[in-house]
Amino acid sequence: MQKVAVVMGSTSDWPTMQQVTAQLTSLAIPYEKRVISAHRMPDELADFGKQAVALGFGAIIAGAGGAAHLPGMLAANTLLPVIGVPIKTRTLNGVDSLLSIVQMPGGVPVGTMAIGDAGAVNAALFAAAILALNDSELADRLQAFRDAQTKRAKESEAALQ
Ligand code: RP5
Repeated sequence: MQKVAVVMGSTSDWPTMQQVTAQLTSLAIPYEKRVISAHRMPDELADFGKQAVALGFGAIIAGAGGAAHLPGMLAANTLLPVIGVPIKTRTLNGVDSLLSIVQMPGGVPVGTMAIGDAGAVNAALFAAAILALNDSELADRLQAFRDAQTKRAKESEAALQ
C-alpha cells in the first residue's frame, strides 16, 4: 500500500496533526511524519516535494499555521495530491492559515480542509478516499468507518427521544 506523508511546519503544529496520524492509524494506512518549515527550511521543502513519489508516497497531508506556505509550496514541487490543514493560530484563530492555504493560483491545487482538528481528521479521511480508489480493502475499511459513524449518530438521536 502507498504511504501518506504527514508534514507540518513546526513541532507546535503536532497537537493538531496528531489527529491526522490517529485517523490514518485507525484505517491501517502507513504514514511517515516530518517537520519541514517552508520559511526556515526552504531547500529541504523543495527536495522533499521532488522526491515524494520516489519515496513511495501516494498523498501528502501538510499542516501549517499563520503565513502557511507549506502545502502550496509542496504542491509546487510534486504531482502528488496535497491536502492542506490550516492550523488554528492564537492571533487570528487560523483564518490566516486558511486563507494562506486555500487561495492558490490556478494551476497548482491544494485540497484545503477546515481549520484545526476537524480539518486534520478530514485530511486523513480524504487521503484515505484517494488511496482507496486503487485499494479495495482500504475502501472496505473506509466504508466500515462511515457505517460506524452513522450508527453512532442514530443511537445519539434515539437517546434524545
Ligand atoms: C508555521 O508557523 C508553522 O506551521 C506554525 O504553525 C507556525 C508557528 O511556528 P512556531 O513559531 O511555533 O515554530 O510555519
